[in-house]
Amino acid sequence: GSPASLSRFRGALVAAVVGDCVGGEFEGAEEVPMETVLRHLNGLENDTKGDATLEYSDDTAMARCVVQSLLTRGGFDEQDMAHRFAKEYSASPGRGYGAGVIQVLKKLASPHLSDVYQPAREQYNGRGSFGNGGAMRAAPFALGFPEQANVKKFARLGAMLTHSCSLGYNGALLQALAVHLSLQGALELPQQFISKLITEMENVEEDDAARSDARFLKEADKPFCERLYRVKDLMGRSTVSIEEVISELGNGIAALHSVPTAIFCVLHCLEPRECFPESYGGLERTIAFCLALGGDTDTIACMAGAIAGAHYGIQAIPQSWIKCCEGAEDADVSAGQLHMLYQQL
Ligand code: 8NA
Ligand code: MG
Ligand code: MG
Repeated sequence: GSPASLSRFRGALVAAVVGDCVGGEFEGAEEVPMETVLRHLNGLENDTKGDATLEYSDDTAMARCVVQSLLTRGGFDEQDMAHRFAKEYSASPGRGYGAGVIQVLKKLASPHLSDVYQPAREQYNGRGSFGNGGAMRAAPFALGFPEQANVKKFARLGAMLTHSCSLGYNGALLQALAVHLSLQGALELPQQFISKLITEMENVEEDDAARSDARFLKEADKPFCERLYRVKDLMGRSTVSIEEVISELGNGIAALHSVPTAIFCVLHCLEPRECFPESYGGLERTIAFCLALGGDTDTIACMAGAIAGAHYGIQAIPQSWIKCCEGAEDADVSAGQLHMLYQQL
């Protein structure tokens, strides 16, 4: 499709929900045999009920708040977004939220709160969360703002409502940037795509807070750049095992151990691979590969889904998968509304 087409917008939001819903099955599992993954996905195709039986988790619950806030306010409004996160959590607390973020969401519900960024800053002795909870809901920022500078700015601020550690909010910025570039068609040239992400993150991680957080956590000087260089190395190899992806990039709940992983999954699955059925297109390969990693599968598949969906468009997502996932139809409607907002800005 053409850059920023409606099909790409729908693909991004719907595949994110599908990744979350179908990925939930393997969340927290150790490395899953591809056979088991393919059986699970096959089961969706043969499911004739098709009545949204796979529930979405915190990833989609919070992304829906981001979408509704951007649409209602016609842009970023931190008070409104924080309020929606808190309300959503209190209405459905059982969606699988991270253990720490729950405290933030409870504090955000207070009507006396003057600074909505304060509860996030109080996490982990004032160091803030580095979890992937900011990144898992970052895709809508790429659909809400045409300008790259705004995508970066607002994805970061949106994440800071719960994640004040730079490794948390920079993961969100990177995820939103990957979706933004993919919407423009940048995955047609995978080498340039990864180089652009590295160049952008080199600047982002130049910052003092990023340097001090990385030092405190005993990470490389520019942790996301370092991981993206690993992605670039792995991309150049003809075969990459699941074990290598896990050991080089990670499959965990930290943004650093999941956002570069999601980006790699998309890049690795651009071409057909032996381990997948021949009938699979790129979107199906991407989701299947994410699930086979085990670990934080719902979130990695959700993030990779958004990037891949923005590349392949809505037609690439099997109807049978969409029908099984709670919230997928809503995401499709929201994508259309965001597309209109994007064109007005
Ligand atoms: P979060 O902010 O609570 O962070 C998640 C976890 O990361 C925390 O519970 C801590 O264990 C750890 N953590 C984060 N920052 C620090 C820090 N500065 N120092 C020490 N430990 C820290 O929640 P979130 O919104 O970032 O959520 C992250 C993931 O957890 C999401 O993928 C979500 O789906 C959820 N989750 C994951 C699993 C799983 O098995 N992978 C299970 C349930 C929930
Ligand atoms: Mg989740
Ligand atoms: Mg998760």
